[in-house]
Amino acid sequence: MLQQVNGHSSGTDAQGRASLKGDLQQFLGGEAPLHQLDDLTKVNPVTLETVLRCLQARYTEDIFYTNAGCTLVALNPFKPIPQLYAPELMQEYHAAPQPQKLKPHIFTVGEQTYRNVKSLIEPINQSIVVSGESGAGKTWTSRCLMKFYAVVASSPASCENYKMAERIEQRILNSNPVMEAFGNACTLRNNNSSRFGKFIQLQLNRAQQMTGAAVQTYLLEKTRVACQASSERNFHIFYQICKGATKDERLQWYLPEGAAFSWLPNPENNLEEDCFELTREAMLHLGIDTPTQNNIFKVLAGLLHLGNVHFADSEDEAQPCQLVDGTKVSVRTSALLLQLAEDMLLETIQIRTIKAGKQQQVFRKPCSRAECDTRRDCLAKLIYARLFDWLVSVINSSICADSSSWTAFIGLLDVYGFESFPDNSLEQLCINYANEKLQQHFVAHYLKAQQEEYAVEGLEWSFVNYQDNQTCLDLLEGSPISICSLINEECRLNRPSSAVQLQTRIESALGGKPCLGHNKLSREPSFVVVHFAGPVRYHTEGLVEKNKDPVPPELTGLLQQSQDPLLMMLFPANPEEKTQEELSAQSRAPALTVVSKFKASLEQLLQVLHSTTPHYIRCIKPNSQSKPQTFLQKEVLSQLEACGLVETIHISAAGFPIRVSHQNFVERYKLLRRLRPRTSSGLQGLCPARGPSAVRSWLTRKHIRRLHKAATVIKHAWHKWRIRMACLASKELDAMEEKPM
Ligand code: AD9
Ligand code: MG
Repeated sequence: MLQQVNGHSSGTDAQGRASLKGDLQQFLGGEAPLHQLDDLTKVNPVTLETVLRCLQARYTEDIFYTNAGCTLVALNPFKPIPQLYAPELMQEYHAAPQPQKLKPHIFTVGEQTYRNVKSLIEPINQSIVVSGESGAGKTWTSRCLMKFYAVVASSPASCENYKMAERIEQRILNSNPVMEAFGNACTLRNNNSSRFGKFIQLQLNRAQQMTGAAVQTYLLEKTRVACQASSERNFHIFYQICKGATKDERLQWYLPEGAAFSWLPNPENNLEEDCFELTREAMLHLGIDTPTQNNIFKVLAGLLHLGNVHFADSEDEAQPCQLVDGTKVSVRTSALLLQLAEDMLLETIQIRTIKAGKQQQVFRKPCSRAECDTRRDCLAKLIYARLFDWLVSVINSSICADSSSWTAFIGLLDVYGFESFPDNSLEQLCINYANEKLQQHFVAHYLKAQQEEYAVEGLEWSFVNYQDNQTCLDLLEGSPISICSLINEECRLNRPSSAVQLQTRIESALGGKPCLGHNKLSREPSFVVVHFAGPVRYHTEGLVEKNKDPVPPELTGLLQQSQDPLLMMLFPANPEEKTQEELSAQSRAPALTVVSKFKASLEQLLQVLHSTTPHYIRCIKPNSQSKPQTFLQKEVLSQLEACGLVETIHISAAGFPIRVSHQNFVERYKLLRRLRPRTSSGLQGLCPARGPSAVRSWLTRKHIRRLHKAATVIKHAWHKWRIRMACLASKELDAMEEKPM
C-alpha cells in the first residue's frame, strides 16, 4: 500500500480513516469526497466548474497530481515536499505491478513510459511533453523525471568507455545545473525561468538501462545578456560569478565586491543565483576542467565590463561618438579580459566599414550613438550565444552514447511556457508560436485524430467539440500570407521599415482573420494575436531588426583576432565550417531570419514527437505570486480553459485510449488463443478490428486490463503445468535409475 505520497497528514491512521470514510460514502450511495477523485474522468458531470472544484479540493489536501484521462495534471505546490520525490517512492512506482493503480504521480507517467519502451503495444520510442505557462513547474517536473530514470534505469556498471569513470546517469543529471545557470533567469513570472527550449532524449539499451542522452536546445533568448526588462535579471551565471568568486578570482576577473554593472540589474538575493559552487562542480563532472571554467568566467566578466561602456551623442557626424566620462576604464578592462586590443575593440564598435563598388572599396563610417549601443550589445550576444551552443555540444559529447549502444529513447520536452507581458516582442512571439504548435500536436493526437479515426472505423461515437487552434496557426504561419511571412518579408526587402509600417501591413493583409485581435487600446504600434491561451499584444518596434539579427562581419572579424583561448576556439580565424552569417555574407544571399530558423527547428522537433508515443503532463500554476497554499480559481480556470482540459477528459472518459495494430495485438496476446476454439480468422475473432481499414484493435482500458489478466492466468497455468511435467519426468528418471536394466 502506498503511503504518504502527497505529504498530507502524517501516519497511516488518518489516511486509512479518510479512505474508509470515502469507501463507506461510496458504498452508501453518496458521492466520494472530491479530493479523493484521482481521475478527473470520474467527476460528475465533467464541466470546467466541477474540474476546478476537484483540483482545488485536492490542492487544499496537499494532493498535487491528478489524472485527467490521457494526461496528468500537476499543480505547482510552490513549497518543497521532499517525500514526494524520494528515491524510495520512485522504486515503489517502479516495482508496482500496476503503477497506474497507485496515487497519480509523475512517476506513474515515467514508469508507464519506461514499460512501453519494451512492450509491443505502441511505437517503441516515447516522449513526455511537459506543458504549462511560465512558472507552472515544467522544468521542475522534467528534472524529477530525469532523476526517476536515473534511479530505475541505472546501468549496473559505470561506463569505462567514457572520459571519466563516473556513472552516466549522474552526468546526465549534472547537465541540469549547468544549463540552468547559463540559460535560466529571473523574470516577472518565475525566479528560475528557462530562457531556452530543451528536448532531451534519454537513450536506453535493450536491457532498458540508460546508456546516454542527447540534448537539443531551442532559441536561447540571447538579448537578455545586454537588455533586461524592468524588474527582470540577466542569466543566473553572471550573478553566480559576482557572488561566488573567491578573492583571487575577483582580482583576476576585475570584479571588486559591490561593483555595479549596467547589465546586472536587481542584484538582490535570489536562491538560484547562490549556486556557483554547484555549477562549477557540475561542469567539472561534465569534463570542463577548472582552467577552462576560469576562462569562461573571465570572458563573462569581460562582457559585464563591456556593458558599462556608454557613448555620448556626437556633434559632428563625421567623427565617432565619444565615450561617456569614466567609461574608458571599462573598455580597457573588457579588452583585457577578452584579450583584444583596446583601440581595436573601441573602433570596431564606433566605426562601420562598408564595402562598395566593383573593387569592393572599403569605406569607414562613424556610427551614431544608438548604432554604437547596438553594436556593443551585438558583440555580447554573439559571444554568449556561441558560448551557450559550445556548452551544449560539450555536454552532448560527455553524455551521448554511440548509436550502437542504445535502441530506444524516452524524450522529455521542456519548452518555455506561454508568455504575455506588458511589452511583448519577437521572443514572446516565437515562444507562443511554439506553444501553439505543441497544443496542435496534442489536439491532433488526442482530440482530432482519435475522433476522426472512430468515424472512419465505424465506431459508435458522439462528437466532442474542442478548441482547435488551427486558425491561430494559420494567422501565424499559414500560406500565402501570415504574420511570420510578413515579418520575414520586411527583412528580405531590406528597407528601413518603421514599426507603424509593419503594423499597417499586418492589419491590411490579415485584418479579417479571426485570431487577429482588435488593436484599439495601444498608443504604440502593435498587433494582437488571440492565442489558445489568451490574447497577447506584440509591439512592432524593433521586431524586424530582431528578426534579421544582423551580425556585422567586423564584429566576428574582431573576435577572430582575440588571443583568449576560449574565444579563439569559439571564433576560429579560419573556420572549417562557416556559420550561417558568414556564408550569407559571402554569397550575398539573404540570411535566414530568426523566425525561419526557429520554424525549421520546431518542425524537426514535431517530426520527432510524431514518431513517438506521446504522454502529456499539464503543469498548472495555482497563483501568479508563487505562494504556497494559494489557489486562485480565476487564474487556474483560464489555464484549464486554455489547454482544453475538459474536452480531453470527455474524450478520454468515453473513448478508446488504447490503439494497437492488429499484428502487435496478435503478437502480444497470442497466448489467449488457447482459451478459444481456433477460427479461420485466428485472434482477429478475439478483438476484431472494425471499419474499412481493419488495421487496428480499439480497446478501452478495461479491455486491456481484462486481456492482461487472462494472459497472466494462462502464463501461470502454463508455468505450473511445465513444473508438474518436469517433476513427473524427474520422478520417472529417478525410478529408472533405481531399477537398473
Ligand atoms: V518557465 O516556462 O521556464 O518560466 P517552468 O519551467 O514551468 O517555467 P519551473 O519548473 O521553473 O517553471 O517552476 C517554477 C518554480 O515553482 C520552481 O522554481 C519551484 O520553486 C516551484 N515548483 C515547481 N514545481 C514544484 C514542485 N513539484 N514542488 C515544489 C515546485 N516546488
Ligand atoms: Mg522552465
